[in-house]
Amino acid sequence: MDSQTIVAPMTPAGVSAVAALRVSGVRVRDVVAALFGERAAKSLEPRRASLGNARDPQGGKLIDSLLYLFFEGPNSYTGEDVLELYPHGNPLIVRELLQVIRGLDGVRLAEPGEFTRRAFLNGKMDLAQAESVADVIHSANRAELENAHRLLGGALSKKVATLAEQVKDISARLELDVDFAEEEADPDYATWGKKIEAIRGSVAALLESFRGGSVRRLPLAVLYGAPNAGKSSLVNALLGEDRILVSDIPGTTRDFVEVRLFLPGGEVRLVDTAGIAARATDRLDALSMQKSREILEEADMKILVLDGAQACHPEPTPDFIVYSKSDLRASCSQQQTSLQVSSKTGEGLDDLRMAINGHLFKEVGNSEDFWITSEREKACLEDALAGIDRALDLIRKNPAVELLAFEMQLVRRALQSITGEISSEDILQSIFAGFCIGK
Ligand SMILES: Nc1nc2c(ncn2[C@@H]2O[C@H](COP(=O)(O)OP(=O)(O)OP(=O)(O)O)[C@@H](O)[C@H]2O)c(=O)[nH]1
Ligand SMILES: [Mg+2]
Repeated sequence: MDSQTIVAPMTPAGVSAVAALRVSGVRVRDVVAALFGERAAKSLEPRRASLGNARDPQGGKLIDSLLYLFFEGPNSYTGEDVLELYPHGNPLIVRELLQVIRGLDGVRLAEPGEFTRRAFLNGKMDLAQAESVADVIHSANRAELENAHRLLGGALSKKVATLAEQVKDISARLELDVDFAEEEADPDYATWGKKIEAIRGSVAALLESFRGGSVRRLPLAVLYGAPNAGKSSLVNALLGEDRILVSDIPGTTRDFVEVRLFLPGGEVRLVDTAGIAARATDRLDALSMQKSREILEEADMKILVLDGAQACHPEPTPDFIVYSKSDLRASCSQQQTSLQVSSKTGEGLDDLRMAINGHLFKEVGNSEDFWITSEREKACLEDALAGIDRALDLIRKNPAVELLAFEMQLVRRALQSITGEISSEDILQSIFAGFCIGK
């Protein structure tokens, strides 16, 4: 175990009301003494916030007046003594605090994910839970966040532990048969085959649930249509601000413009494109239209904006149609995949928001459901599945019990490595290197 005490900011660099730093390790009390004085260190009470003047131990200059909080190991995030500091959110203050703290004996800057790594090494959480901490931080929508919380709560860990236990039972029985091979009649391969098949089903279902790359990627909705259809006006209306230039001159928007929209299901990228006309008027026009078509290829939702007066329906096929400028005409019938909207009066805007939300965000499943997001966990499950298939193959061929027992042991190890009961320095390195500093 690393005996060094570590320190890092928990909040991003930049100006904010409050910033936060975290210190973990055996020197936490010394850090308090250095910043706030011996008396403060002596009267330190776990889980009790104190207000103090943090001073540079060399020269006594005031760094900031701030709140700090102490957690006594093992009752802390990392399992070690932990100090959290909440100075004013000025990068200058954060830098000075960091400089003083890391300058103390036995203290160094934390590596990315090192607090969570220590939490894992000290048994505060298993590896599957530790990985889900990154998901909780980076979830891009409500569904991903709920899934991440289920993983952090141990949903996968519990499932995997149950499966590993079942494999262990089979292994134990097999080994018993190995020992008593001479006395026993033929082992009951058919029963084992059924049990192993059932485990195979569960492992395959977990593998099937894998959704990689969804974390962090915001879904993309693209507005397109003929010039002057009212696309840019619609983006402004959805945002509630005059963000994009609008005019009655066709071809006002040249480049596509991306904005962020917050919907109940999460954040989305909304893109306004240059109008697509039947024919380009010049080279610049052709280039603009080309750009519109390119971004449309990436879209998760293609929203065609049609001004009733215009007949032109540009390619590609839309997922949804918006009839714009509804204030200018009598309402007509609407279908499930279309809406009448006015950027001027606001008619239909809320319905459009909900339509985008419904298209881009899946309903959150019931509380038992979860999916796995880690490539590493997926690889472990693939190893387990391969072992199970070899075992089933052996059973079909009426095998030596020893071989079967050996395969089941491999399966168990593959399952155990998901929660980190079996892990290596390399594995930990690759997991935590992807974390934020301070987490
Ligand atoms: N009455 C009314 N006019 C609208 C509405 N939406 C847009 N307009 C007008 O339609 C014209 C074109 O609007 P834009 O939003 O620039 O249209 P666009 O589709 O972005 O056009 P391009 O960028 O040229 O492709 C402007 O004069 C807007 O004021 C609306 O809901 N009602
Ligand atoms: Mg425009």
